[in-house]
Amino acid sequence: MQRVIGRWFRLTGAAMATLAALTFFMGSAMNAAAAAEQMIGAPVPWGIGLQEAGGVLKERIHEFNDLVLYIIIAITVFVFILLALVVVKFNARANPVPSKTSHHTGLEIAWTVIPVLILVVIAIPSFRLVYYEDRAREADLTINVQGRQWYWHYEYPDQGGLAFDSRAILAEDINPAAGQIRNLSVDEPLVVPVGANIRVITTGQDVIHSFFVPSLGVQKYTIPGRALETWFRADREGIFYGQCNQICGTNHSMMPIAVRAVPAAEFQAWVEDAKKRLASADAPAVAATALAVAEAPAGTTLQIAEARR
Ligand SMILES: [Cu+2]
Repeated sequence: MQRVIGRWFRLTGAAMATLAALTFFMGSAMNAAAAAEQMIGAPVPWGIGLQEAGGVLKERIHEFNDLVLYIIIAITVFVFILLALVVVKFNARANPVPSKTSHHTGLEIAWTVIPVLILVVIAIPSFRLVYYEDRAREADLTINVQGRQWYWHYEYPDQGGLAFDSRAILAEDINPAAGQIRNLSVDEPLVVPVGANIRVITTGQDVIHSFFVPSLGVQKYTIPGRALETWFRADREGIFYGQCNQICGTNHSMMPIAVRAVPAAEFQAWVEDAKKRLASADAPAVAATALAVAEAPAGTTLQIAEARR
């Protein structure tokens, strides 16, 4: 039932979004239809509710969101009924001589115990979800994600240390005909095989950033001098957009994230191509920085990063 209601809400949101898109954005709606089999994980005009799920983490988030939504609706209806009763049955005209009762032991126990039980019902799946998102149990692939002012640096240690930077495409260079989206498209997306469990290790080079891709249900701070772990899995082919969502300075809005999920064979081909194309002059510098950080006393990460520039 709760799933049905949650789905109904999402479908209503999707229907409204589609209607709005058809009405106001005929051109872009037609582009989206052309690439219908590829999922686009991005915000939609007039969208309400959570973004569509591109992977298992987001599906779990939807389920939890639906549960909480169902509870919220029940509580809201209950409180509304109580208020309506008070207004109708106990107003000065209908009830001129009010009761002086001020304590009711049974009622007081009930309004303490029932909310506690509701919180337990929310807490159990909530903690389960937090631990599920925490780390990949069986990772197929590890990717190092580093937040930098103001772009992303990605490394594939399992693919021979392939490393490259990913930068926003400026608004004036955006090509909507090629499916590019202002403030979300990047020059080099993070490419992953569809269906693979991706272990993500995050670090920050300068300040705290945050790796956030809503449609894949992944979000993790990138903190200088600290390595954090999370994971995600794209269960559908497509491109999933996100943004740094930790205010990190002047160009915070200019560090979008694009994750492209492709079949395994296509991923291998991309790795081979990227190794040649992106043979990065930056990679040795990163290794040198890592060495310097390892040898430096704690708390000096920022100065080392500064010195490198
Ligand atoms: Cu940032």
